[in-house]
Amino acid sequence: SRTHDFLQALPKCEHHLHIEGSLSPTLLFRLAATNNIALPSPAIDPAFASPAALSTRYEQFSSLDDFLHYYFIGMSVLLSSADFESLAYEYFCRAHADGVHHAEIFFDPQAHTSRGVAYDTVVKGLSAAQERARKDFSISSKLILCFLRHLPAGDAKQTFNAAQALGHFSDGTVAGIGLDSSEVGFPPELFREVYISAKDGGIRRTAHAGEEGDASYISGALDNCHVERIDHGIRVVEDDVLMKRIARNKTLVTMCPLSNVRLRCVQSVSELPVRTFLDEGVRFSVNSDDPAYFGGYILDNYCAVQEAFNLTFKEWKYIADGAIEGSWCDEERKSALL
Ligand code: ES4
Ligand code: ZN
Repeated sequence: SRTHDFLQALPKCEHHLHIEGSLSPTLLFRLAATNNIALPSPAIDPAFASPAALSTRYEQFSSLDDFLHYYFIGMSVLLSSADFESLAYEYFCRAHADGVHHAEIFFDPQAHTSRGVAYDTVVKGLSAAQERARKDFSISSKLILCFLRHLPAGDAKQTFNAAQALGHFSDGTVAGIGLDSSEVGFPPELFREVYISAKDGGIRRTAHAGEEGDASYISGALDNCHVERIDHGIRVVEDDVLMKRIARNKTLVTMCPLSNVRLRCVQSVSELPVRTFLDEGVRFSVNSDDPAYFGGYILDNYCAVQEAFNLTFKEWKYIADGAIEGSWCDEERKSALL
């Protein structure tokens, strides 16, 4: 349709994409076989009977934690730099087809180092894919190192120090830090120290907040961790003063519509605060989060928002411009994207 074509052609930026969440059930089973990784026995969890069975299970997540259980098992098949490179390059191919010009990609180093895969192995593979995406598709991209919030803050600090020791923040290999995994019970203030170190080092900062957690997780991330962006952030509508502050400061909120439906944060896309954000001047982008788990890549998410809200071309242009303005690329690249 005309609108689908318009949304496809609209130059898009993706800011909320976990690269480990782009691992499809097919690739998961193939890598498990090649790398000799034992998946859970289908006798214990029938979801692991086949890629098709796993896909079906992904349609029935009951919560963020139910999803994370599968997410961490899934990524256990990734071992070599080549595995990470092919995973990320496959994402870039799909992103290019969907009209993405700039991507800022989360990765979870602790989920790999904890099972014996070196931080540098992960980053080498991802960086190689970024370089190929730049050459083949003119896609610019950044890496955002995420800390797992269900693990102690000391582990996050160690991970931060390892990346810094390699010079990855100063040489641009990693653009910034994020915070993900189970939200409720793991408030952002636990990670205040590592975020202050990042701020002092001129390193960009974001955090998942207000996905399952209430609005206090969002104010906690702003006040204690000095984040420049809020990932998900849909529960900001529960605190009008906070919402007006986020609008005034042009803090980018990275919304993930299909993720929010699949993880039962909302019952349908129409419940998301898209209209409220447009009316209140909250800048936000539309993203896929974990596309292989949530039934859609970025264009599917744009189309789902269009189905639910029937936005005008002008409103879409406003959203896309906000996404460019909230990106962590230099001003020269921003001008080229606008
Ligand atoms: C995630 Cl949807 C979501 N929320 C929190 N942490 C995550 N890691 C990967 N996807
Ligand atoms: Zn996420």
